[in-house]
Amino acid sequence: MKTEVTKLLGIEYPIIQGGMAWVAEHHLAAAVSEAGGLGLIGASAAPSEWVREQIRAAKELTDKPFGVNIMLMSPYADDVAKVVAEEGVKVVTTGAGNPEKYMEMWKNAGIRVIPVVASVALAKRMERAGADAVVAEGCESGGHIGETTTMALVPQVVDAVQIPVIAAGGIADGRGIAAAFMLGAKAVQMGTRFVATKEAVVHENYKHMILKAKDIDTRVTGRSTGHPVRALRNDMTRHYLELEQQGAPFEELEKLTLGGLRRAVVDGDVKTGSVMSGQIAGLVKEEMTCKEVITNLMNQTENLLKGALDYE
Ligand code: TUI
Repeated sequence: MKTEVTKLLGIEYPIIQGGMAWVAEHHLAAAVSEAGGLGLIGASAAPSEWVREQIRAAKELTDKPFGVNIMLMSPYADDVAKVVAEEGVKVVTTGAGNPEKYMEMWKNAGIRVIPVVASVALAKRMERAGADAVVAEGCESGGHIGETTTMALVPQVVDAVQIPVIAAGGIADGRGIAAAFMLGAKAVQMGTRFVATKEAVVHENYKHMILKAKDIDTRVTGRSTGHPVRALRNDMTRHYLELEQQGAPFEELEKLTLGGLRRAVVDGDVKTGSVMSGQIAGLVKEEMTCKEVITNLMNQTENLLKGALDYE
């Protein structure tokens, strides 16, 4: 299935895997790229040497293009920004900030730059700064989110910029992908769907919690601190939201999430850890390989777009 984005990135299918902190390491990224999508290594808050090793390890597993997601709140963002240029990474996506200051270096290195945005204003600014495309990420997503839903955000971003728009947030099957195309997107980015895959090196407890989640099971913590984060509800979110309602100070709240994602992903502590997930977890019922996920998604999408308006 060819779109402006598959051509831009040299991939087979218009599916990008989210650059999820702790989850998106080289095994997952390589598996998604091997299956014809674009896999991403999530640099999260890791030191740049870890990112360099991950890039080299992914290259051992696939000859196809893959990318790196740079979380701009990371203390190591400046170093990681240089490493991706040095290592000849094909695609960079960014999150949780404005990547303008790195843009010239990346463009000079021949990198395709795709900032993740949660507003029309940042999308326009990124286009002016030379971005090749943007991911418009709605607040159905897991992790750090903006204010606006995918349904409302994507068409507004599509109208505001000339570069291709990739939709993210609340998409996990062919219906979501077909809907994103109807909103004007040229590809989708999916995170939660790829957490529950065989190749994702994620503790079984985390995968199990996503597979068992229902529609109403996510919560957003940190709205008062200016860092809203969506995760599956557990003891941590309950305690956090109680404290937040009592007006607890920023430092006390941060203590609750600090290291919480690592504890959930690596140690399987899904009670006091941060089980970041999108609202679409309720639709994800089965662990599959990345190849099975992508094949199913593309079959469903093609059938829907052919006018067979029945799902499957
Ligand atoms: O970045 C994400 N999702 C993330 S990052 C992350 S790591 C983390 N861990 C613990 C606490 C907090 C973060 C987990 N999930 N998605 C992309 C995204 N970017 N969503 C929203 C934004 C965003 C928000 C405001 C981008 C830019 C922005 O303003 C920038 C500006 O300067 O205007």
